[in-house]
Amino acid sequence: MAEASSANSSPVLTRREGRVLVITLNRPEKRNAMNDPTVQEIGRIFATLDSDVAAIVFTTSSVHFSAGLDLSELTVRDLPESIMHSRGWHKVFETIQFGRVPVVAALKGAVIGGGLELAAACHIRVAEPSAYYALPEGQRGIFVGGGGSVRLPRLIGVHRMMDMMMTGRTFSAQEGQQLGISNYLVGEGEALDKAMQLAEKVAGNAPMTNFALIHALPRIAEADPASGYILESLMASAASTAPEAQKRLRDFLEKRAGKIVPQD
Ligand code: 1HE
Repeated sequence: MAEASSANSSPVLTRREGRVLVITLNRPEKRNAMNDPTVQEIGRIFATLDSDVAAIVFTTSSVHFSAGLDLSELTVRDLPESIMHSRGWHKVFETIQFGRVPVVAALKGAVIGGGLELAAACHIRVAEPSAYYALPEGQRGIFVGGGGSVRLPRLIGVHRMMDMMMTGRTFSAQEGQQLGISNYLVGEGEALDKAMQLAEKVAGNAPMTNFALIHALPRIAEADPASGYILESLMASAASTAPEAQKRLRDFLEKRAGKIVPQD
């Protein structure tokens, strides 16, 4: 499928919509294959977030989310450089997963290899029916290097990741939704709007709640139960005694807060 060249030559574009920072992968002519400048720019953006940014949305200027690692870069690295390259991706994706603000990914088209690793580092994933998931590393004779072997088994299980890499199996958007890759499956052309709505919502959470969800919950889930319970008690107490929580609790008790009802 023909795609126009990126109007702006930067591989990653940013724009603000209120408290939400929108990050657009912008190498449509290479299907958003992620080269060094792309990954470095994502790292720079996360390291220099304005303090009033309260949520982030990843989207694409292509019909694809990302074709993964820019394979042309793999042919020029020796062993030490290759290890450091992978560690560089780890560092940047860590800043996404364990940063200050929630990150929502709006997915469509190819979500492949490193693109799926990037999506897995985000906190919430919204997919359109065109989205499909693949790990062609197996066919290319390589291995995931952007944290995929850590994050993806937690999302879909070792056995499914193994199947994808061994046999080249792909999952459709529908399958990805059933397996838990995406949290939301929306209509064609609707992922960005839905991601923006969700980002707005999470931006309105108490900062301590978002901190607990981003930093404590994944650690508690992987801790031994005894450590998990104590961590949970500490986190719960830090959250509930914070002024923002106290205000929200008073709002409910004094009938100023909405009730919890089923959503559409
Ligand atoms: C690329 C890449 C890339 C496209 N690296 N250049 N990822 C893959 O193995 C996926 C490889 N890509 C594809 O399977 C297809 O490109 C797509 C299904 C994503 C899109 O197909 P299509 O028909 O829309 O585009 P195209 O014609 O295949 O590609 C357009 C251009 O992008 C073309 O370059 P051109 O100079 O001939 O125009 C492609 O070569 C180029 N291109 N994908 C480099 N990935 C941290 S470790 C992570 C390891 C991985 O991610 S491995 C998975 C790699």
